[in-house]
Formats: sequence, structure tokens, C-alpha cells
Amino acid sequence: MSLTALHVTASVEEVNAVIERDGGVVIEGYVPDDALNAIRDDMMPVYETVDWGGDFLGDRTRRFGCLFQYSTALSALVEQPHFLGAAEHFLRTPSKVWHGEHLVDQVPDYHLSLTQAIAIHPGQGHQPLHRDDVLLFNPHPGPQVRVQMMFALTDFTAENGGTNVVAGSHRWDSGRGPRIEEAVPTEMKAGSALIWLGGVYHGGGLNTSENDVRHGITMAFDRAHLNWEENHFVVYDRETVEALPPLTRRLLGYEEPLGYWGYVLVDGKIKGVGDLLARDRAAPNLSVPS
Ligand SMILES: O=C(O)CCC(=O)C(=O)O
Ligand SMILES: [Fe+2]
Repeated sequence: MSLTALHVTASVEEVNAVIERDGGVVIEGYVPDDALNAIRDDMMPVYETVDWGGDFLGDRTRRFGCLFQYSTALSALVEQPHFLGAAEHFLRTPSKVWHGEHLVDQVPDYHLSLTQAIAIHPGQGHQPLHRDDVLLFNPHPGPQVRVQMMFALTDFTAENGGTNVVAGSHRWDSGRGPRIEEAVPTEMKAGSALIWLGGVYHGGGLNTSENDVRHGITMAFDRAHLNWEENHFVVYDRETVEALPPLTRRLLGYEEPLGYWGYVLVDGKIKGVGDLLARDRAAPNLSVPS
């Protein structure tokens, strides 16, 4: 079964209902054309500068990460209402905890754990079907910990390696393995995107075309108490971070602490990296008190 495609004018609730049912959805016209064009201009020249991935990453696949080095226009992919809406709905599920005599909601936050560009070239075989949330040791059945997005920078087709997805597999328990016949390639036009849950079996597709390279950009939101998939902190410099809009910066962990994780105590107070960046700007030689 192929995934349902909804136009970008669909409501967040409608999109979440389809994700709940099938594990994923395609959003047609995920970002406006001007954002697509800006991202394409910045990103397309980079793909050919990197070597083949090999193994699970693909022998005829080129990948690179920490994408804000190349384009600040990518924040349009992060701050897209359906992607954020799915993260809010599936990842911010409260737990009841006691604070003294009061039973209160503890609401998990989420962060932008991964940004990766993936070009699948002719000759690339099927990537083994997998769940990306196994990286986070998430049990099945279990909580939702990841919401992922794959943006089509160029058209995705059944011939050029459009992402294989097994609809409904987010409901399978850990004992059931996927078969390639159960997967359907995602077909979508450039500017559209696939959103799926971390528990859905999927994989990069087979590219049987003559010379059609499939260019995608994937991003993942994970619950903020889990580790980051990609270590962007050692790659981005201050100028890169400060050029980003505040929400993207926050989701990358450069503003306030996300759900009491990643904070620093400064003068006895809980602060985030954003406070340190601001303070360092005001007094560049001031170090964190010991
Ligand atoms: O490139 C794709 O379509 C999917 C790649 C993927 O699922 C992965 O590398 O984890
Ligand atoms: Fe994957």
C-alpha cells in the first residue's frame, strides 16, 4: 500500500490522523517554490563534492550532514507546520509525576537530531529495510521517540530510488521482520516531503534509471532526553548558529535547555547555551565559573 499524499493546505490534525493510521504521509508542496529554489541553489553543488557512502550508507549513494553549514534556507524545512505539528503531537506526550504532594504533567521536549543530504545514483540497490528508532533502542510496542522528514530536492520516482516505506509497520512488534515486497517506493515531486514515525520500516530505494540521480534531504526530531544522532556541536561555528532563525536555533540546542537537558548552571541558575553565547558576546573573555 502506498502512503496517502495530502496537499500542503491540509490541516495539522488531518496530517497527524494519517500518520497515526499509516505511520507516514506525503505532503505535496511542503514548502513554497521560493524556498525550494533557494535550498536547491545552495545544496545542489555540494552533493558531488563527497565520496560514496558504502555499506549501509550505499555504494552508489553520496551523503553529507550538518547541513546548516551550506544553507540557512533549510530552516524552512525545519519550521514547516506539518513537521512541527507531528513532533508536537507524537513526541510531546506527558507523563504524570509527583512533585511533593502534587501529581503534575512532565512534558518531554524534542530536538533536531539529524540533518542529512542523500543522493541515490543509478546502480544503487535497495537499502535494507529498517526502523530508524532502533538507533535509540526504542522497544516495539513502545513510545514514539522520533518523527522524521525526507524532502524531495529533485523528483522521487519508483525508478530513481524514492524512499521505500512499509505502511502500517509502526504497529508491528519487534518479532516481525519486513520483506521488500511489502515496501512501496515514495513518488513525489521536488518540493514535496515524506513525514514518518521512527518505528516505520523504510529504506533508500533501488535506482534502476539510466541517469536520474535522486536528491533528498532528511531531518529527524527526537525526544530531547535522547542523544543527538549527529554531533553538529563540533561542526557549527558561532556565525552559522547566529544566522539561523530562533526556533531552528532552539531545536538545535543553542537556546534554552530542552526539558532540563543540556543545561549549564551559571551563578547558581539554570541556563541554556543561548545565554552563554549572549554572555560571551558581551564579555568575550568571561569563562563559566567553577
Ligand atoms: O535515502 C532514503 O530514502 C532513506 C535513507 C535511510 O532511511 C537511512 O539511511 O536511514
Ligand atoms: Fe532510515
